[in-house]
Amino acid sequence: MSDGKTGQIDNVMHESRLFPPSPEFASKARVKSVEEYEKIWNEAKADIPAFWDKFAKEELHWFEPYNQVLEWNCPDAKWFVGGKTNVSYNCLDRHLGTPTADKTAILWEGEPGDQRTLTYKELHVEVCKFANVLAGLGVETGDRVSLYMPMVPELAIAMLACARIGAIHSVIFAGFSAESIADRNNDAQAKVIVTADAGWRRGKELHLKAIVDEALEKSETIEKCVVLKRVGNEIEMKPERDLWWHELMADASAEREATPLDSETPLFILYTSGSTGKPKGILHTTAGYNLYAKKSFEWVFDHRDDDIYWCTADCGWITGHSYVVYGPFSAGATCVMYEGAPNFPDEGRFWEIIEKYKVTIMYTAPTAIRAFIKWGDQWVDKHDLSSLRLLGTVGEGINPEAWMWYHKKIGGERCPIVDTWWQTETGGIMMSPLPGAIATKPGSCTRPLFGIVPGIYDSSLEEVGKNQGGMLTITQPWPGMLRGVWGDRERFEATYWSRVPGKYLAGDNARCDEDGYYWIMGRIDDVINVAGHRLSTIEVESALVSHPLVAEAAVVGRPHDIKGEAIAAFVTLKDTEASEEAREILKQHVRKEIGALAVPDDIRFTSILPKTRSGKIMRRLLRDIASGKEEVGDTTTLEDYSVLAKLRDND
Ligand code: 6R9
Repeated sequence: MSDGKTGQIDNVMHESRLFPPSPEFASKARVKSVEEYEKIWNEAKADIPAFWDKFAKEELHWFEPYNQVLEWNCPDAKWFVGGKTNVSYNCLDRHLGTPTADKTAILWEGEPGDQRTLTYKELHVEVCKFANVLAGLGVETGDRVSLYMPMVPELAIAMLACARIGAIHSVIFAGFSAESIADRNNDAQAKVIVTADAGWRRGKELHLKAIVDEALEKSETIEKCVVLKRVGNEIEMKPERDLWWHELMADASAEREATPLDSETPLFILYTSGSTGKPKGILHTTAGYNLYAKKSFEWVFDHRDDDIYWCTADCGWITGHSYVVYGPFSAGATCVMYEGAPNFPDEGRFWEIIEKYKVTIMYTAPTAIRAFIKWGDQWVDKHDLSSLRLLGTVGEGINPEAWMWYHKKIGGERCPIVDTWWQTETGGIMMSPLPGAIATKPGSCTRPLFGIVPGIYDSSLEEVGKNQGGMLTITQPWPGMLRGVWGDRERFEATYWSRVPGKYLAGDNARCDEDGYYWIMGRIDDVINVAGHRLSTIEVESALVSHPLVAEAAVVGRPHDIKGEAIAAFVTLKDTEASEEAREILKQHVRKEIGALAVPDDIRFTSILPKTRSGKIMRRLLRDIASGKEEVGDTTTLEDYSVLAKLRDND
């Protein structure tokens, strides 16, 4: 165990502490030393297809073998060309007839405290049944199914059932509004939506079915709505269209062979924010995604058969897809799944869950860690966390202070921390310490996984030197990479493949230090990261200006102690006076347009927005005002801004 080298830190630019894995951890790990990591990484880089070929052959089931590992016509990748497999088969059927069949797959706990466990065998039965239900509703390979559900086992069951018949799921996080659901249903042209009567969130009922009812008024392509009874609240069931999950399942056969699907069959679409107002449907396909989710899960979490693994993410995000469902189930892991809030009934809930289920691996977000710090150590101290052996974070960079707290307070200074950098688009973790091999530095996602070759470029497309910031790219294809933006070829090419031609542009700035460690330095675009959720400032602006009171709006991120970034909106009103009431109306409006997660923390009214000569909003200036670096009043005038703007030449 190491208590780290000494060194003061204020921010990640000056972080110099190094935490090597303990010899005990390393000796049992899959990858045991940095030398071993480097050897494998170099081998993989030398021949990327050959590297993935051996894992694909051994670790996925092939109904028909592939005849080519990779066909790469940038930006189009085809992995395992000509092969036929099925992700649901790899997650379930592959374990039947092995000791994993009777192993617990899901240890679920509802927010009110109800519990359920499902073994792999039992999960297989449920998935087969729901696959038959979907097929019975006319869902065929290639059809889109929207899932708008709480974190209950049925969400994972529905995802795997879609995969079993080759239907493409589109999970919509259960915090999004009716408008957002309708947009996604329409963009994907979804045929069926699966929801629940309600879900539990901080002791309150979240009325999902009512929200879906509203969304379906504007979703022309949806034919059927399957409703899970979770809470038991009163809901309306529209005859013909709405069907109860339990009634359909009662009649469904438990026999359903997994459909052999071409390797590149679409598996899911997941909508995420980019730099324009319209979220994009990121497309992932079958074999490559499956293999990448499995291998990255095993390497990063150093998964062992006796682990109890808990990823706290919701399946509405990519982390829930790759590291609640597809990665862990392919690997035969036992996964804790929790429905509700971390502070219900009190702030000790997560630690109670860890103690109760003897969780060995915990994977959560920096924003949650910062909230735990704020709530106080007393909630942690009540519980025995000695079962933990590995900790992970995802969603945004972790500030060294939060890293140290996680390391000391939760990890008891014995658990390595894997800070995992990746994106919806990458399908799986791209950079992270391998916990038995790579010494960690607080705030750095350290080094790339096997087969991942990053490159950092400046605006003139030169590769930058050590410790120089620039645009982060991935220079070689990898199996988990996105295959497109649903219905928008142009956006796929323009967003990811044009700025640095031939390389995948991540949208983050980064630097690589003298030890080959990567440090993520924030986005290059107008995407902000609020409590680990990706939002486009323009998306929030569009929502604001769609309200009749608003003439113009500009949205920026400002630092926030817990959420990382908070949303600050500058609004010019048409002819209404600025007031508390107007502020409330606009907040409600954004809630309705996008969802609670996009509601601005601050709304400032201004008579005019500061703009450059060419008419661009001076966002950098607004960011400084929002963060308190520049002081202006609540109702700001053109004169105030022009004085500030004159002091700047860099906006
Ligand atoms: C998995 C996920 C992706 C964006 C990404 C980056 C930020 C995620 C990070 C991180 C620093 C980490 N991000 N993990 N930044 N360190 N360990 O979060 O996907 O929702 O698509 O967000 O999140 O800015 O580009 P997604």
